[in-house]
Amino acid sequence: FTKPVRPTEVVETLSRHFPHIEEEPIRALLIEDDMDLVALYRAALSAQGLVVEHALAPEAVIAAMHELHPDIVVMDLFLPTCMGTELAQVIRQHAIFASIPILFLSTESNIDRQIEARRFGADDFLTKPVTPAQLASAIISRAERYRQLRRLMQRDSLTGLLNHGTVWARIDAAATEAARRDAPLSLAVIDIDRFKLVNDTFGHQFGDVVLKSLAQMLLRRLRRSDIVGRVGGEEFVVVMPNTGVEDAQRRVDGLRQSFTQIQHRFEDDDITASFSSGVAILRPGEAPADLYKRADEALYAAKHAGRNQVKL
Ligand code: GH3
Ligand code: MG
Ligand code: MG
Ligand code: MG
Ligand code: MG
Repeated sequence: FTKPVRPTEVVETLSRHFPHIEEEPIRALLIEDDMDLVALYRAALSAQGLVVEHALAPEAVIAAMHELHPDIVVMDLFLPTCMGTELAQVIRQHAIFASIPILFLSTESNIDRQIEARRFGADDFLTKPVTPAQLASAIISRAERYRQLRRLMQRDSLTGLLNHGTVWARIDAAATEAARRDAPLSLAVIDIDRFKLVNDTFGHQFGDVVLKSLAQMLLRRLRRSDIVGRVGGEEFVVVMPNTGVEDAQRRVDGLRQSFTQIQHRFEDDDITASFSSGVAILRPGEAPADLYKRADEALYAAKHAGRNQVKL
């Protein structure tokens, strides 16, 4: 690090190097129309080290969900344009937010509404007035439990990268978001070269070491907004929002070079490995599966052309 270092920079870097430990601050999205309460809660929660964003209009809420990736949503039951429960249903229609905890704030007089709202997937209620301390402890316990579950469900246990199902849900969400914002979205498929030979020569355990060091390198080198997962045995996918296809190819080629420079220790020898990659950019109206297919075809061309290269 070059000082001065922002605390968030340290946390982000640590969590990249140690993806099994999630030390990032809890992120909460607050949906509330009483701006005095918003200011009160925001100040109190920030003081506890939480990251708090506020949104109110349904479109702004969905955009904030994609940008913040909150660990919990705290929502007023009565909003100016709709019921909080209606908005909760909209949020849950997105696969990646399907199980996020939603904590409702409502007044004592809404008890009947609370009962009704539970049927619509509301997780929890706090009855107003809610003190900032009550709110903070309710948020922290629920968000931490959600994070633990999410990690178990979403990560591949060998590498700590996102697993197949999660990557696909994220790609779908990223593609929708890219189309909405008319922003470029590039996808790379990465496949280790002659990995069967690596396993056959040095053993499966050594193969696992190679997989883990590739995963660590990807986590270290990619951006926070990138999506990186292990989609098959020795196949990885990297999705780069706001990245044009040439830019994406350059970045993946940088990763490729770094990977070839890693010395994997086997007994008294240092072994190197390489990967090939295919990159493609999302076309207007294209389904993510077709984007993936085109990147996979480019990967095939990279293999065919001699491996250890990145093709468009
Ligand atoms: P190519 O350059 O064409 O990709 O050749 P390859 O040998 O990498 O391709 P192939 O698909 O034939 O072999 C992939 C190998 O990856 C086969 C399998 O033994 C190995 N593999 C898959 N998952 C794992 C894993 O979790 N750990 C280890 N060590 N090996 C794995
Ligand atoms: Mg209200
Ligand atoms: Mg293969
Ligand atoms: Mg391979
Ligand atoms: Mg393969």
